[in-house]
Amino acid sequence: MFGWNGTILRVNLSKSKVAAMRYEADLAKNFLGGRGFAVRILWDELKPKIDPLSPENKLIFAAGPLTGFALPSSGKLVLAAKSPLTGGYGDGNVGTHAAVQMRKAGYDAVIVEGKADKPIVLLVQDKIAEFLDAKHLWGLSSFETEKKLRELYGPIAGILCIGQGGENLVKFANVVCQEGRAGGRPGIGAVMGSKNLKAVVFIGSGELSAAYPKEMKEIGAEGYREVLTKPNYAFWKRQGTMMTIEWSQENGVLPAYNYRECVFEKAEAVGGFAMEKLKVLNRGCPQCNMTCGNVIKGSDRKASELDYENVAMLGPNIGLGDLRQVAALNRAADEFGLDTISLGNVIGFAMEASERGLIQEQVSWGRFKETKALVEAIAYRRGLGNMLAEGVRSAADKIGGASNRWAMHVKGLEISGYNCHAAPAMALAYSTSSIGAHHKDAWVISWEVKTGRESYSEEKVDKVIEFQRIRGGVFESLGVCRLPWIELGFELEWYTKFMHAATGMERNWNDLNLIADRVFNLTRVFWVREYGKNWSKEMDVPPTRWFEEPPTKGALKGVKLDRTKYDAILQHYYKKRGWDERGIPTKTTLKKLGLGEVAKQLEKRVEISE
Ligand code: PTT
Ligand code: SF4
Repeated sequence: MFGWNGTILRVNLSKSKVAAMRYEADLAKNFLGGRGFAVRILWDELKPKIDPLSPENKLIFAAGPLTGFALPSSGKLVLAAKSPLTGGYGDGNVGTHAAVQMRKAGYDAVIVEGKADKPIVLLVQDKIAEFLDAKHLWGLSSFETEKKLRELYGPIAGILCIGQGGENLVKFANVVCQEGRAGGRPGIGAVMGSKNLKAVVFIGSGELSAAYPKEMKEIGAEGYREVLTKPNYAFWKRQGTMMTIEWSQENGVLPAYNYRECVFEKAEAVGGFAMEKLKVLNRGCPQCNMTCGNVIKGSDRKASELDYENVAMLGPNIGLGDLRQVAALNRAADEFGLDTISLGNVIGFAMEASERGLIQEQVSWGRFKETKALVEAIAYRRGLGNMLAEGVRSAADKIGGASNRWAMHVKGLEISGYNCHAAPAMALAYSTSSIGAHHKDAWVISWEVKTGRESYSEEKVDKVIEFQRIRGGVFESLGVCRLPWIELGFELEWYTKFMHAATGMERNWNDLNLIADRVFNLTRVFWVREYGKNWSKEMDVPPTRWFEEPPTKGALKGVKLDRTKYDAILQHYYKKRGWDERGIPTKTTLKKLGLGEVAKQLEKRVEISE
């Protein structure tokens, strides 16, 4: 095989054993890598209904066939497991040296199973793996941990670690690297913590082997040059994803005050231009010439890397309009290893609950000091923090008072930074995403704003599916960043050329979309297998707030989603996907995708249609 190494490393922490396994070429052909590998492995190897924080869960690091080659933005890694936050399939994507080093060490994926009997660091250096004592690192922040490991292993080592959030099993703890890149929203950091795995270090000295090395070199270099010619390049370098704050405000999709409002009175103060004035550094993922990480100094004087989601959720959504203070909260989230989206979401929920008198604690909109203390309380699971550490779905169940109507999640994953009172396609995208409410699979909002927000047309359903294929299926499985395509218009044809040079395979976008559908359907049946008889179409419905409580300000004042029309597009969506009216893939659909065996297994847990 070219492009792929053909080897997966299996690490058993309970037995302190490792084994390098060659895998069948069919896995690569049918699932590509990244998310495709992760969901296939989790489906095959996890017993249904296991406790996600038990040794029975498995943690997967998976790269794709393009990861690590010298081509644009190819330093991405999928981190996956059964999610402790949602109980379903969970993954995240992070740009990291670990992606490149893991591939150069000879592995396309690593499966971590069992649980170490004390805190450890897993060191994988080419063919050798070691379990190192991490007693001195347990209790340290992600930044301190990485610093200590970097002193030992140098600047190029690929290091992934957890902070105190992951150690304390906060259900939305994520995995951090390179002082400001983080991934694994649905609690992948907590899964790492449950295994006593403080960090993983990858060091690889091998070369990736391409089917056509000369073509790879030429086309990779050409790709990098092409990125530089794109008209949006200069502005992208200036603002990166932060430009979206102004856009969201202008178009009434910014989450403000726990998604009650679609505009924020201090949006300008936390927007892309405000950020530019404070910027001290541009950082980015390995292999990338678009470096979009914007670093400013927070009110705590510490460096903090800002992205749209971080700022939208820790700023407007909690009523905070001071960018340096937002940056300080973001930095704290990175140090503790807490997902900023879920964090801003649970804090906004607590502020609203406090305002409504549903909790005793006083937490008020826009109060920096109180909020900073609450972030710490969440990381260490103290008081109110302990309840919020379980995620917003669980917190709403606990406090009652109809708060589940404004607990902003789908399937237990907190909604990311787009308010959908007037965006039915984006609401559908959130509701049918493979991990819960994340924009990763189908960010249709920008298209929807341009093409008309009121309609609930079939065209919108088609767009959601098209994006779920390209973004959630192909990019997540190839192991590259999707932003060159989305933000600069770097054409999709480049990726079929890269695939050819790397693997020798001729694949057009129809072929890739078929793989994407296979991957997407497998993530769906993973969820259905876990929820069994509790699964229903209500799992694919966004929060009641969007249907019943319109914003009170701005151009979208009074606008809300229509439940009857939403149900109709959801049924169109199911039909186009080849799923039944409950949102479960039919046997015919699964067979068409080469998942006949999967259908048979699923049938043991839930009735499925022909
Ligand atoms: C992603 C989610 C996002 S999506 C953001 S900002 W974004 C938040 N970033 C966090 C952070 O930072 N610190 C923290 N403690 N928690 C955070 N949670 C949030 O996590 C990220 C970029 C971005 S910035 C985006 S959109 C794109 N995402 C990609 C993706 O998913 N796949 C892919 N093939 N390419 C992508 N390119 C872009 O990567 P999750 P990163 Mg992230 C500080 O993790 O779980 O996927 O959730 O990885 O290296 O930081 O790059 O406006
Ligand atoms: Fe990373 Fe940004 Fe480059 Fe994507 S564009 S690889 S997120 S630095």
